Amino acid sequence: MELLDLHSTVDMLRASDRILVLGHVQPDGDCLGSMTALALGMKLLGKSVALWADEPVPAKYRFLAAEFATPRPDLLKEFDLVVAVDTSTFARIGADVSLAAAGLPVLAIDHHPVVETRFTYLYADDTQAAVGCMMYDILRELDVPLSPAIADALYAAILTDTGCFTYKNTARRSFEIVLALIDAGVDTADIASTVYNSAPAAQLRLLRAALDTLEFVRAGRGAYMYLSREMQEQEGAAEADTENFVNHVRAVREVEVACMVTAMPDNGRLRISLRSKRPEVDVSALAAQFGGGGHACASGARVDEPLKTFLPKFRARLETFIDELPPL
Ligand SMILES: [Mn+2]
Repeated sequence: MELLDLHSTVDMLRASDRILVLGHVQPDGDCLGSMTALALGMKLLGKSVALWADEPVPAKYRFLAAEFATPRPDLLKEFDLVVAVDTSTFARIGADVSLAAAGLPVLAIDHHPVVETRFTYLYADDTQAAVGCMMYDILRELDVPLSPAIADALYAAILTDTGCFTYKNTARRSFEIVLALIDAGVDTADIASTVYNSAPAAQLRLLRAALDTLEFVRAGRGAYMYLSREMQEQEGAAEADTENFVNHVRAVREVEVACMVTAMPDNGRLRISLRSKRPEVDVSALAAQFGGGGHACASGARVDEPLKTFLPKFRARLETFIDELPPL
């Protein structure tokens, strides 16, 4: 794997004519917004671009001005570069295609701590609040004009990955970029409302069901809740976005480690979402115990195990993790 910087990344994009853009499983606002901005930018440069996502785009992100197609491995030979956005973990690439077998170079653009070396090229910067910020720099460097659609996509990326500018990753630079995006025509209230005020009613019923399972451990320093497949079926909440439920747990004053275990409606695999309030409580270390990873304050893992047998094990690991935390 070759490590790239901004300039070598830009050179590579400039030299490629047929680009396939991929994201990660359970794509979030940063992933989809960054994919969209890159694709629109490359199109403005006259390149042919495809966006593949192997799961439906959540309703709240459907305002993004890009078309996400279902992966077609038989079409891989039509591309000369694959760009994977918002993950440095090969297994999290959001399209189930045999990229390595196709012999295509894969360039990852990411702001997570690097955990593996299976990509052909990696442009990583874990000081960046969002890949959206990196994409902004890339597009500027390529002299791509900030069209309103590109600006909207970048704003959605930065808004969501900074938790509406409340997370520790929010920096002076985040606001500088946002100012440029507003100058390019972003309606911040409109995008915030689309992303945060457009949930289906079933999502709130599902949150109620999840909150019913809330358990505190170690004097409330840790807390977790879960969602089973049955609960999701009962509420008819197929369209519900449960990604941010864990933030309700983190919002409790005493809680230092907030957790949510969700059985995926389609295959029953467990998604573990972990959050903390300060980088000293590095939940990526807890995620690593389950084969996952991420940022110090926001991490996750996937586990192939029944919810019933997993929960007691998870609780024990969480308790030990809290017992071993450095004092405040
Ligand atoms: Mn991100």
